[in-house]
Amino acid sequence: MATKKKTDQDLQLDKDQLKASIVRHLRSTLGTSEQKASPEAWWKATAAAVNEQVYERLTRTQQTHFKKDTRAIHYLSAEFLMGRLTSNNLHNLSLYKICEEALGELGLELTDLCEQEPDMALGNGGLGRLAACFIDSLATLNYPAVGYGIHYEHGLFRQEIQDGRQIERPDTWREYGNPWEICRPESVQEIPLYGYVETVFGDNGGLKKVWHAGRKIKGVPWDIPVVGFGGHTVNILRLWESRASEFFDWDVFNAGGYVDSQAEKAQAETISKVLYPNDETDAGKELRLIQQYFFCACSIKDIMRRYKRAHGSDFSNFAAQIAIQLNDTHPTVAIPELMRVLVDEEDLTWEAAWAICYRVFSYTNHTLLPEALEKWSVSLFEKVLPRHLEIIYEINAQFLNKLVEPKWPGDDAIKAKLSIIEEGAVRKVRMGNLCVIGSSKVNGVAEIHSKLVKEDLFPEFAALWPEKMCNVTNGVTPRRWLLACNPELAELYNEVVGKEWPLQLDKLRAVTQFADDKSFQQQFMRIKRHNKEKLVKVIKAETGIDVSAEAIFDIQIKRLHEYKRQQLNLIHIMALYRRLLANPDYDMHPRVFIFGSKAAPGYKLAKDIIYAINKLAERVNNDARIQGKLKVVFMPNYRVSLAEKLIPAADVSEQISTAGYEASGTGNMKMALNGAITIGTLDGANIEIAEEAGAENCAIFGLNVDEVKALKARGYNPYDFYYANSELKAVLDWFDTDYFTPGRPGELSSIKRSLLEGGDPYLTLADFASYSDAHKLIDTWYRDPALWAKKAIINSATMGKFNSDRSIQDYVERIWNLKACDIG
Ligand code: F55
Repeated sequence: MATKKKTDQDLQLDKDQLKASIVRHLRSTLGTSEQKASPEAWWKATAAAVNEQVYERLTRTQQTHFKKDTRAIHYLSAEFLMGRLTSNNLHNLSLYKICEEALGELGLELTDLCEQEPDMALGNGGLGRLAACFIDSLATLNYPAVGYGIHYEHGLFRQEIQDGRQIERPDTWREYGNPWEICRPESVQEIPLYGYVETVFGDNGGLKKVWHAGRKIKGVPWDIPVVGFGGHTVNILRLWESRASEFFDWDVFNAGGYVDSQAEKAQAETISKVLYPNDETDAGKELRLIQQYFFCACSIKDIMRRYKRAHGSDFSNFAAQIAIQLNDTHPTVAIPELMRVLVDEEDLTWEAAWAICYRVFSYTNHTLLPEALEKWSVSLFEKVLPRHLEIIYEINAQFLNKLVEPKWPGDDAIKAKLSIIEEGAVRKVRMGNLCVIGSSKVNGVAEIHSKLVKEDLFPEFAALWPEKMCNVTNGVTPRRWLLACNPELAELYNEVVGKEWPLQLDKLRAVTQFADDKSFQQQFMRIKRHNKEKLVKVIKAETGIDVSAEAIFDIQIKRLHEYKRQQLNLIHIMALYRRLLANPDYDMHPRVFIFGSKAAPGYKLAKDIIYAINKLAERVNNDARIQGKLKVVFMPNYRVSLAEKLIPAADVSEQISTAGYEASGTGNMKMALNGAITIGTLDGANIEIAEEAGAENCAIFGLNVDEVKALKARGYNPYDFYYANSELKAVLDWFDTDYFTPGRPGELSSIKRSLLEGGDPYLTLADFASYSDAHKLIDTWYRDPALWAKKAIINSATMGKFNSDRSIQDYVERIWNLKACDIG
């Protein structure tokens, strides 16, 4: 007998049912009792109770998608920076309040239990967090979607600060198990590596390529259910873990090679062992290429298996059913892999396979930094993926002969530039070019960035395919980045504009009508104040530093990179400190500068900047002469769960990259949404934020993109600014003294050197004066509470555009052509 499908209504739990379920799981799943359970056990029991709901809805979603045979998006990303899932899943299932009450009756605080959860830090920064926001929005909007990535055993390193310096420690997010993941042994894949290619006669008499792998690796899928807001759709994030393939082990083992087989096993497991901690540059390491191929090949096999279950070997519907998004170039090898499967394994002709392939793929670019554009040496490619290199050569030959030559006859310079292969002392495969050639759409992540992708990065490709290049401005999920992290502001908005805003963030615009309203301003600022007071406690607990919630909380949280210019913030704080030392009555509202940032372990200057911030903090925070007007805090181990505490407490949002370098930024959106005022350059999404909020509600400073280009073209000389500005000169000269590192002069000199002898590639000195002026403006605004409240309210209320649901809707309309699927 067919069981009747359960509706959302049937599934909804009440408080007593949830409470009973938690207690039942505490006993029967966790094997403990109310009397002796640890907070961790209570957290896991709560997750298990929530999972009863999640799994029902997951099964229902999968059955519906299968029955309706829907077109789906497959989001391939080497990184998913998910953070914690408990509060998010409770909110999205409308169970948060109920759970709070249920646990309350058991004598527990839900917020305390949530603190038990380790962050799922399977990403470096913006790119990985964007992927996490996007899969939330896809599920929320009921789009059939699968996220594919790597099940890293160790995510981004845990940062400790010892004597001011960053120390990297392994992240152990699943040491004691993770209740949100499900292993799926039934969907294990096996993927080849190394070896050689043989040409043989195929069944039809034609030539055929056979790749004889040197090794095989097993890919074990772990599924993380992705619960959409409202709980209708539950999609999956499928992360691949590498294991030694049995096929391989046993041969060696039986030949008496127990030790060798263990070494092979360890090697195979190395592939998904650890996330590379570089957020902009790629080390060009063999293991990294293998990681990329490993997860792409497993994902393509998985996509194939599901397609063939519905359509057999008829590939005429493949491009209509399957869309694959490449999150930056990291999954590019999926393109030649799909070609290999279609041509070598499914026996399609090259032309038929290519016609499918480029229609399936689209590529998102996240950076213009030349050093960040991935290139792999041809010899490495040949060793690890010999068949793929052949396929890449063929794609390249066809592209150059059929498209480039007719458009630019005889122009070898253009051919050299557009070729997938870079000729030189070391021949290289350019993954960016392969992506553009193998995709139907290429998008940047903010208006200005997409314009630069088209005009500066890929101008010839844009001339060849003007329709291919497009923009999708980034967004963030308002469920995590307002509803869950700022419950008091969320409640205020519920009262004022109703409860639809988490789905339709544009609704917040109605709040602008209260921007001048004294009583609303007071409520708004009281919430900000309360969030700041909560952060004061966190700062004290994490760093021992006392700060006052009276002060302006000025926050810069992002990966450490010269182009993001934490050094600009640093030298400005030093300038303020000098002003205060010179004149203790220097007129400024007390300010707390808060940093959160990890440096790539091999990025020496970035680590020196962290050290300098910490040394400055020690000096400033303990200097009685400045009467507490200035405090500097470096929060160790910046991560998603810490961002959720910092962002609601921010008064000022530092978005100060050199114009033209930050593709978009997403922290800028989160902070403005929570009522912070941006001090920022006209870079990335800052431009669109200022458009939405009104330029008068942001402190915009510095050179714009054209001015940066013009200054660089003229020949930028940082010494011009050093000698022209005595304050700037004094601050830079301070780095050579032992003022911040008593007895150890010169410890901070590398920063000064990079800004002078190093040529200051990111124009820090050129923007210093303008940045300092913008800070003075911020100070004046803050001292007028009504003016500040008005600006803060307008910022928060006008961020509707930056809902990741809107980004996803743009992808759907401009790139993916998907239909929402009603789950019933
Ligand atoms: C990670 C690994 C490598 Cl090898 C290269 C880059 C990265 C990475 O994390 N990049 C990244 O985070 N880029 C950022 O993407 C965001 C989302 O689009 C943008 O907002 C941000 O501007 C950009 O820097």
